[in-house]
Amino acid sequence: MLDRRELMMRAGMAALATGFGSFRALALDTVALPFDNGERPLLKYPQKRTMIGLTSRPPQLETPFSVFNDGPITPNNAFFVRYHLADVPLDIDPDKFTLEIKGKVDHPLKLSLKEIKKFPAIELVAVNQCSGNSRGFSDPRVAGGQLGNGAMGNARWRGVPLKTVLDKAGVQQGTKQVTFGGMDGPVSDKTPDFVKALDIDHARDGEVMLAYGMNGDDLPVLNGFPLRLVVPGYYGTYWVKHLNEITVIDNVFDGFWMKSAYRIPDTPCGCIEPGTAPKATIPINRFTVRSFITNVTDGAKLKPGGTTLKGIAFDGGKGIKEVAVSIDGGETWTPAKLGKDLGKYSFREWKLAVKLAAGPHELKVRATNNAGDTQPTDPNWNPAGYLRNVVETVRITAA
Ligand SMILES: Nc1nc2c(c(=O)[nH]1)N[C@H]1C(S)=C(S)[C@@H](COP(=O)(O)O)O[C@H]1N2
Ligand SMILES: [Mo]
Repeated sequence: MLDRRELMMRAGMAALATGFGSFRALALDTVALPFDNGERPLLKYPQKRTMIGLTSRPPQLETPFSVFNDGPITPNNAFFVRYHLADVPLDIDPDKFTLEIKGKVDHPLKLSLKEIKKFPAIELVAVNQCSGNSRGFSDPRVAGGQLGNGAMGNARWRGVPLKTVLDKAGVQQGTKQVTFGGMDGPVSDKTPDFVKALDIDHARDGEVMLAYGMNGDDLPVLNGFPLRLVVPGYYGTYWVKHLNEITVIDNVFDGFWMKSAYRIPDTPCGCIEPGTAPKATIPINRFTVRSFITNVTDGAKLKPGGTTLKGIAFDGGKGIKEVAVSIDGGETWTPAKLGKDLGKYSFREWKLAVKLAAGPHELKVRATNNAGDTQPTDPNWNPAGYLRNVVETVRITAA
Protein backbone atom coordinates (compact mmCIF):
# COMPACT_ATOMS: atom_id res chain seq x y z
CA MET A 1 0.00 0.00 0.00
CA LEU A 2 1.26 3.47 -0.86
CA ASP A 3 0.90 6.06 1.84
CA ARG A 4 -0.42 9.52 1.16
CA ARG A 5 2.99 11.08 0.76
CA GLU A 6 4.16 8.46 -1.71
CA LEU A 7 1.02 8.92 -3.77
CA MET A 8 1.46 12.69 -3.89
CA MET A 9 5.10 12.27 -4.80
CA ARG A 10 4.24 10.01 -7.73
CA ALA A 11 1.58 12.42 -8.92
CA GLY A 12 4.09 15.25 -8.64
CA MET A 13 6.78 13.37 -10.51
CA ALA A 14 4.37 12.74 -13.37
CA ALA A 15 3.39 16.40 -13.46
CA LEU A 16 7.05 17.40 -13.46
CA ALA A 17 8.07 14.88 -16.09
CA THR A 18 7.50 17.58 -18.70
CA GLY A 19 10.75 19.01 -17.34
CA PHE A 20 11.93 22.40 -16.28
CA GLY A 21 9.63 24.14 -18.77
CA SER A 22 6.86 23.86 -16.21
CA PHE A 23 9.25 24.36 -13.34
CA ARG A 24 7.22 24.07 -10.20
CA ALA A 25 7.74 22.56 -6.82
CA LEU A 26 5.26 20.24 -5.25
CA ALA A 27 4.55 20.76 -1.56
CA LEU A 28 4.24 17.41 0.18
CA ASP A 29 4.13 18.05 3.87
CA THR A 30 5.89 20.12 6.49
CA VAL A 31 8.70 19.64 8.99
CA ALA A 32 9.75 21.75 11.96
CA LEU A 33 13.37 22.79 12.35
CA PRO A 34 14.29 23.02 16.04
CA PHE A 35 13.98 26.80 16.53
CA ASP A 36 11.11 29.32 16.68
CA ASN A 37 9.31 29.72 13.32
CA GLY A 38 11.12 26.62 12.05
CA GLU A 39 8.12 25.15 10.18
CA ARG A 40 9.14 24.38 6.60
CA PRO A 41 7.46 22.74 3.62
CA LEU A 42 8.85 19.51 2.21
CA LEU A 43 9.27 20.09 -1.52
CA LYS A 44 9.89 17.98 -4.59
CA TYR A 45 11.84 19.66 -7.42
CA PRO A 46 13.07 18.13 -10.67
CA GLN A 47 16.31 16.11 -10.14
CA LYS A 48 15.86 16.38 -6.36
CA ARG A 49 14.40 14.06 -3.79
CA THR A 50 12.14 15.52 -1.12
CA MET A 51 13.95 18.50 0.37
CA ILE A 52 13.27 21.10 3.05
CA GLY A 53 12.07 24.33 1.44
CA LEU A 54 13.34 27.73 2.56
CA THR A 55 12.13 29.95 -0.31
CA SER A 56 10.66 29.15 -3.71
CA ARG A 57 11.54 32.30 -5.67
CA PRO A 58 14.43 31.63 -6.08
CA PRO A 59 14.41 27.97 -5.03
CA GLN A 60 16.33 27.38 -1.82
CA LEU A 61 16.40 23.87 -0.42
CA GLU A 62 17.96 22.25 2.64
CA THR A 63 19.12 18.66 2.83
CA PRO A 64 17.17 16.58 5.37
CA PHE A 65 19.76 15.87 8.06
CA SER A 66 19.27 12.09 7.97
CA VAL A 67 21.00 12.07 4.55
CA PHE A 68 24.32 12.77 6.29
CA ASN A 69 24.04 9.43 8.07
CA ASP A 70 23.88 7.50 4.78
CA GLY A 71 27.55 7.99 3.90
CA PRO A 72 30.24 10.65 3.47
CA ILE A 73 29.14 11.64 -0.05
CA THR A 74 25.93 13.64 -0.42
CA PRO A 75 23.92 12.36 -3.40
CA ASN A 76 23.27 14.92 -6.16
CA ASN A 77 19.51 14.59 -5.69
CA ALA A 78 19.83 15.46 -1.99
CA PHE A 79 22.38 18.29 -2.33
CA PHE A 80 21.20 21.63 -0.91
CA VAL A 81 20.32 24.57 -3.17
CA ARG A 82 21.04 28.22 -2.55
CA TYR A 83 20.31 31.17 -4.85
CA HIS A 84 20.16 34.92 -4.31
CA LEU A 85 18.44 36.14 -7.45
CA ALA A 86 15.08 35.03 -8.75
CA ASP A 87 15.98 34.82 -12.44
CA VAL A 88 17.45 31.30 -12.36
CA PRO A 89 18.48 29.76 -15.72
CA LEU A 90 16.59 26.47 -16.01
CA ASP A 91 17.08 25.48 -19.62
CA ILE A 92 20.71 26.05 -20.58
CA ASP A 93 21.72 24.42 -23.86
CA PRO A 94 25.13 22.84 -23.09
CA ASP A 95 26.03 22.96 -26.81
CA LYS A 96 25.57 26.74 -26.90
CA PHE A 97 27.10 27.43 -23.49
CA THR A 98 30.32 29.45 -23.44
CA LEU A 99 32.68 30.59 -20.72
CA GLU A 100 34.39 33.91 -21.30
CA ILE A 101 37.80 34.72 -19.80
CA LYS A 102 38.61 38.39 -20.14
CA GLY A 103 40.09 41.47 -18.48
CA LYS A 104 43.83 41.74 -17.83
CA VAL A 105 44.81 38.73 -19.94
CA ASP A 106 46.94 38.52 -23.09
CA HIS A 107 44.52 36.24 -24.95
CA PRO A 108 40.84 36.67 -24.03
CA LEU A 109 39.07 33.31 -24.46
CA LYS A 110 35.60 32.06 -25.20
CA LEU A 111 35.44 28.35 -24.44
CA SER A 112 32.65 25.93 -25.21
CA LEU A 113 31.83 23.15 -22.76
CA LYS A 114 33.44 20.68 -25.19
CA GLU A 115 36.66 22.70 -25.19
CA ILE A 116 36.66 22.92 -21.40
CA LYS A 117 36.26 19.14 -21.16
CA LYS A 118 39.32 18.66 -23.40
CA PHE A 119 41.71 20.06 -20.77
CA PRO A 120 43.22 17.42 -18.44
CA ALA A 121 40.62 16.83 -15.72
CA ILE A 122 41.11 16.66 -11.96
CA GLU A 123 38.84 15.23 -9.28
CA LEU A 124 38.53 16.31 -5.69
CA VAL A 125 36.13 15.50 -2.86
CA ALA A 126 35.06 18.70 -1.13
CA VAL A 127 32.38 20.04 1.17
CA ASN A 128 30.24 22.91 -0.03
CA GLN A 129 28.65 24.74 2.89
CA CYS A 130 26.58 27.90 2.85
CA SER A 131 27.89 30.70 5.06
CA GLY A 132 24.45 30.81 6.62
CA ASN A 133 24.29 27.09 7.41
CA SER A 134 22.80 26.71 10.93
CA ARG A 135 21.93 30.44 11.09
CA GLY A 136 18.52 29.62 12.59
CA PHE A 137 20.28 28.61 15.81
CA SER A 138 21.90 32.07 16.29
CA ASP A 139 21.07 33.58 19.68
CA PRO A 140 20.26 36.43 19.60
CA ARG A 141 18.54 35.63 16.29
CA VAL A 142 19.89 37.39 13.20
CA ALA A 143 18.43 38.35 9.82
CA GLY A 144 18.88 36.08 6.80
CA GLY A 145 17.72 32.62 5.70
CA GLN A 146 16.79 30.72 8.86
CA LEU A 147 18.65 27.52 8.04
CA GLY A 148 19.05 24.38 10.12
CA ASN A 149 22.15 22.21 9.60
CA GLY A 150 21.24 21.07 6.07
CA ALA A 151 22.89 23.77 3.93
CA MET A 152 26.03 21.68 3.43
CA GLY A 153 27.01 18.72 1.31
CA ASN A 154 30.05 16.73 0.23
CA ALA A 155 30.66 15.66 -3.37
CA ARG A 156 33.35 14.37 -5.70
CA TRP A 157 33.85 17.23 -8.15
CA ARG A 158 35.36 16.78 -11.59
CA GLY A 159 36.65 19.56 -13.77
CA VAL A 160 39.60 21.65 -14.86
CA PRO A 161 41.88 23.62 -12.56
CA LEU A 162 41.06 27.31 -12.95
CA LYS A 163 44.85 27.76 -13.22
CA THR A 164 44.93 25.81 -16.51
CA VAL A 165 42.48 28.18 -18.14
CA LEU A 166 44.02 31.33 -16.64
CA ASP A 167 47.48 30.24 -17.85
CA LYS A 168 46.10 29.66 -21.32
CA ALA A 169 44.60 33.17 -21.30
CA GLY A 170 47.90 34.61 -20.01
CA VAL A 171 47.34 36.64 -16.86
CA GLN A 172 49.14 39.99 -17.09
CA GLN A 173 51.61 41.38 -14.54
CA GLY A 174 50.28 43.37 -11.60
CA THR A 175 46.81 41.87 -11.47
CA LYS A 176 45.10 41.48 -8.09
CA GLN A 177 41.88 39.50 -8.34
CA VAL A 178 39.65 37.39 -10.55
CA THR A 179 35.87 37.86 -10.60
CA PHE A 180 33.26 35.24 -11.36
CA GLY A 181 29.76 35.75 -12.75
CA GLY A 182 26.99 33.27 -13.44
CA MET A 183 24.03 33.21 -15.80
CA ASP A 184 21.36 33.88 -13.18
CA GLY A 185 20.31 37.48 -12.70
CA PRO A 186 18.15 39.82 -10.69
CA VAL A 187 14.51 40.39 -11.58
CA SER A 188 14.91 44.11 -10.86
CA ASP A 189 17.86 46.06 -12.27
CA LYS A 190 18.27 47.72 -8.87
CA THR A 191 19.44 44.41 -7.37
CA PRO A 192 23.19 43.95 -7.78
CA ASP A 193 24.16 40.95 -9.94
CA PHE A 194 25.81 38.06 -8.09
CA VAL A 195 29.55 38.40 -8.73
CA LYS A 196 32.30 37.05 -6.46
CA ALA A 197 36.08 37.52 -6.43
CA LEU A 198 39.18 35.60 -5.36
CA ASP A 199 42.75 36.87 -5.01
CA ILE A 200 44.85 36.01 -8.06
CA ASP A 201 47.17 33.63 -6.14
CA HIS A 202 44.21 31.75 -4.72
CA ALA A 203 42.62 31.53 -8.17
CA ARG A 204 45.87 30.01 -9.48
CA ASP A 205 46.48 27.53 -6.63
CA GLY A 206 45.67 24.54 -8.85
CA GLU A 207 42.80 23.39 -6.61
CA VAL A 208 40.17 26.00 -7.39
CA MET A 209 38.25 24.25 -10.12
CA LEU A 210 35.86 24.80 -13.00
CA ALA A 211 33.64 21.81 -12.28
CA TYR A 212 31.27 20.14 -14.73
CA GLY A 213 31.01 16.81 -12.92
CA MET A 214 29.52 15.93 -9.55
CA ASN A 215 29.59 12.40 -8.15
CA GLY A 216 30.06 10.94 -11.63
CA ASP A 217 27.22 12.87 -13.24
CA ASP A 218 26.59 16.28 -14.75
CA LEU A 219 25.84 19.02 -12.23
CA PRO A 220 22.14 19.09 -11.39
CA VAL A 221 20.49 22.17 -12.92
CA LEU A 222 19.89 23.70 -9.48
CA ASN A 223 23.54 23.13 -8.50
CA GLY A 224 24.94 25.12 -11.41
CA PHE A 225 24.69 23.14 -14.66
CA PRO A 226 26.73 23.04 -16.79
CA LEU A 227 29.71 24.62 -15.01
CA ARG A 228 30.44 25.98 -11.55
CA LEU A 229 33.38 27.19 -9.55
CA VAL A 230 34.59 24.88 -6.76
CA VAL A 231 36.66 26.62 -4.09
CA PRO A 232 37.79 23.85 -1.72
CA GLY A 233 37.62 24.74 1.97
CA TYR A 234 35.84 28.04 1.29
CA TYR A 235 32.21 28.87 2.02
CA GLY A 236 29.70 28.22 -0.75
CA THR A 237 29.25 31.88 -1.61
CA TYR A 238 32.41 31.65 -3.79
CA TRP A 239 31.21 28.54 -5.62
CA VAL A 240 29.57 30.50 -8.46
CA LYS A 241 27.02 28.41 -10.39
CA HIS A 242 26.20 28.55 -14.13
CA LEU A 243 29.64 30.20 -14.38
CA ASN A 244 30.05 31.99 -17.73
CA GLU A 245 32.21 35.03 -17.05
CA ILE A 246 35.70 35.22 -15.56
CA THR A 247 37.43 38.59 -15.43
CA VAL A 248 41.01 39.25 -14.33
CA ILE A 249 41.30 42.67 -12.68
CA ASP A 250 44.10 44.83 -11.33
CA ASN A 251 42.18 46.11 -8.31
CA VAL A 252 40.26 44.67 -5.37
CA PHE A 253 36.73 44.01 -6.61
CA ASP A 254 34.17 46.26 -4.91
CA GLY A 255 30.88 44.70 -6.02
CA PHE A 256 28.05 44.40 -3.49
CA TRP A 257 28.51 40.66 -2.80
CA MET A 258 32.16 41.18 -1.78
CA LYS A 259 32.20 44.71 -0.34
CA SER A 260 28.92 44.73 1.58
CA ALA A 261 27.64 41.17 1.88
CA TYR A 262 29.34 38.00 3.11
CA ARG A 263 31.65 39.74 5.53
CA ILE A 264 32.72 38.63 8.98
CA PRO A 265 34.13 40.61 11.91
CA ASP A 266 37.89 41.10 11.58
CA THR A 267 38.63 39.29 14.84
CA PRO A 268 40.50 35.97 15.35
CA CYS A 269 37.21 34.04 15.84
CA GLY A 270 35.20 36.06 13.31
CA CYS A 271 32.90 36.66 16.24
CA ILE A 272 31.95 39.53 18.53
CA GLU A 273 29.94 40.11 21.72
CA PRO A 274 26.36 38.98 20.91
CA GLY A 275 24.14 41.84 19.87
CA THR A 276 26.99 44.28 19.12
CA ALA A 277 28.33 45.60 15.79
CA PRO A 278 31.82 44.81 14.43
CA LYS A 279 34.46 47.56 14.23
CA ALA A 280 35.93 46.18 11.01
CA THR A 281 35.02 43.33 8.66
CA ILE A 282 36.71 41.10 6.07
CA PRO A 283 35.28 38.83 3.36
CA ILE A 284 34.21 35.43 4.71
CA ASN A 285 36.72 32.76 3.74
CA ARG A 286 37.50 29.25 5.07
CA PHE A 287 35.15 26.94 6.96
CA THR A 288 35.44 26.63 10.70
CA VAL A 289 35.87 23.10 12.15
CA ARG A 290 32.57 21.24 12.61
CA SER A 291 31.34 17.81 13.65
CA PHE A 292 27.95 16.17 14.00
CA ILE A 293 26.40 13.02 15.40
CA THR A 294 24.29 11.70 12.53
CA ASN A 295 22.76 8.42 13.75
CA VAL A 296 21.00 9.65 16.89
CA THR A 297 18.55 12.53 16.85
CA ASP A 298 17.81 14.96 19.64
CA GLY A 299 15.12 13.64 21.98
CA ALA A 300 15.65 9.99 20.96
CA LYS A 301 14.97 7.09 23.33
CA LEU A 302 17.67 4.41 23.22
CA LYS A 303 18.09 1.06 24.96
CA PRO A 304 20.56 1.14 27.87
CA GLY A 305 23.81 -0.71 27.20
CA GLY A 306 26.14 -0.81 24.22
CA THR A 307 25.49 1.32 21.15
CA THR A 308 27.66 2.82 18.41
CA LEU A 309 27.55 6.55 17.79
CA LYS A 310 28.47 7.74 14.31
CA GLY A 311 28.81 11.00 12.46
CA ILE A 312 30.86 13.34 10.30
CA ALA A 313 33.48 16.06 10.76
CA PHE A 314 35.10 18.56 8.41
CA ASP A 315 37.13 21.76 8.33
CA GLY A 316 38.46 24.36 5.90
CA GLY A 317 41.21 22.18 4.44
CA LYS A 318 43.79 21.32 7.10
CA GLY A 319 42.11 17.96 7.49
CA ILE A 320 40.51 16.38 10.56
CA LYS A 321 43.04 15.11 13.10
CA GLU A 322 40.79 13.97 15.91
CA VAL A 323 37.15 13.59 16.84
CA ALA A 324 36.23 13.18 20.51
CA VAL A 325 32.86 12.20 21.93
CA SER A 326 31.30 12.80 25.34
CA ILE A 327 28.24 10.99 26.67
CA ASP A 328 28.22 12.90 29.97
CA GLY A 329 27.58 16.46 28.84
CA GLY A 330 31.24 17.27 28.17
CA GLU A 331 32.85 16.08 31.45
CA THR A 332 34.84 13.27 29.87
CA TRP A 333 35.83 12.75 26.24
CA THR A 334 36.82 9.63 24.29
CA PRO A 335 38.53 9.70 20.89
CA ALA A 336 36.37 8.24 18.11
CA LYS A 337 37.63 6.03 15.29
CA LEU A 338 37.99 7.99 12.06
CA GLY A 339 36.62 6.58 8.81
CA LYS A 340 38.26 6.51 5.40
CA ASP A 341 40.20 9.65 4.44
CA LEU A 342 38.66 10.99 1.22
CA GLY A 343 40.89 14.07 1.24
CA LYS A 344 41.39 17.10 3.42
CA TYR A 345 38.34 18.96 2.06
CA SER A 346 35.91 16.07 2.53
CA PHE A 347 33.51 15.01 5.26
CA ARG A 348 35.38 12.55 7.49
CA GLU A 349 33.23 9.85 9.00
CA TRP A 350 33.77 8.81 12.63
CA LYS A 351 32.27 6.24 14.97
CA LEU A 352 32.55 5.22 18.60
CA ALA A 353 31.10 2.33 20.62
CA VAL A 354 29.71 3.62 23.93
CA LYS A 355 27.85 2.14 26.88
CA LEU A 356 24.80 4.07 28.01
CA ALA A 357 23.60 3.72 31.60
CA ALA A 358 19.86 4.08 32.09
CA GLY A 359 18.80 7.71 32.31
CA PRO A 360 19.21 10.96 30.36
CA HIS A 361 22.46 11.73 28.48
CA GLU A 362 23.92 14.75 26.76
CA LEU A 363 25.93 13.42 23.82
CA LYS A 364 28.53 15.81 22.44
CA VAL A 365 31.07 15.66 19.61
CA ARG A 366 34.12 17.86 19.05
CA ALA A 367 36.59 17.75 16.16
CA THR A 368 40.13 19.12 15.97
CA ASN A 369 41.96 19.74 12.70
CA ASN A 370 45.64 19.35 11.82
CA ALA A 371 46.29 23.00 12.71
CA GLY A 372 44.92 22.45 16.22
CA ASP A 373 41.74 24.44 15.55
CA THR A 374 38.71 23.04 17.33
CA GLN A 375 35.11 23.88 18.21
CA PRO A 376 33.92 26.24 20.96
CA THR A 377 31.80 25.00 23.89
CA ASP A 378 29.65 28.12 23.69
CA PRO A 379 28.46 29.42 20.33
CA ASN A 380 30.39 32.23 18.66
CA TRP A 381 28.16 35.03 17.40
CA ASN A 382 28.31 37.56 14.55
CA PRO A 383 25.59 39.73 12.99
CA ALA A 384 25.11 37.55 9.90
CA GLY A 385 25.04 34.22 11.74
CA TYR A 386 28.10 32.92 9.86
CA LEU A 387 30.82 30.42 10.88
CA ARG A 388 28.65 28.55 13.39
CA ASN A 389 30.63 25.66 14.83
CA VAL A 390 29.65 25.23 18.46
CA VAL A 391 30.12 21.72 19.91
CA GLU A 392 26.80 20.08 19.02
CA THR A 393 24.71 18.44 21.75
CA VAL A 394 22.19 15.64 21.28
CA ARG A 395 19.99 14.93 24.30
CA ILE A 396 18.77 11.36 24.59
CA THR A 397 17.29 9.05 27.20
CA ALA A 398 18.32 5.45 27.72
CA ALA A 399 15.32 3.56 29.07
N1 LIG B 1 25.23 31.89 -9.92
C1 LIG B 1 25.12 31.77 -8.60
N2 LIG B 1 26.02 31.03 -7.95
C2 LIG B 1 25.94 30.87 -6.62
C3 LIG B 1 24.94 31.52 -5.86
C4 LIG B 1 24.00 32.32 -6.57
O1 LIG B 1 23.09 32.92 -6.00
N3 LIG B 1 24.12 32.41 -7.94
N4 LIG B 1 24.92 31.36 -4.49
C5 LIG B 1 26.16 30.93 -3.84
C6 LIG B 1 25.98 30.47 -2.48
S1 LIG B 1 25.76 31.67 -1.29
C7 LIG B 1 26.09 29.16 -2.10
S2 LIG B 1 26.00 28.69 -0.48
C8 LIG B 1 26.31 28.11 -3.11
C9 LIG B 1 25.35 26.97 -2.94
O2 LIG B 1 25.60 25.98 -3.87
P1 LIG B 1 24.47 24.92 -4.23
O3 LIG B 1 23.20 25.67 -4.52
O4 LIG B 1 24.97 24.11 -5.36
O5 LIG B 1 24.30 24.05 -3.00
O6 LIG B 1 26.18 28.61 -4.42
C10 LIG B 1 26.85 29.83 -4.63
N5 LIG B 1 26.87 30.11 -6.03
MO1 LIG C 1 25.62 30.71 0.80
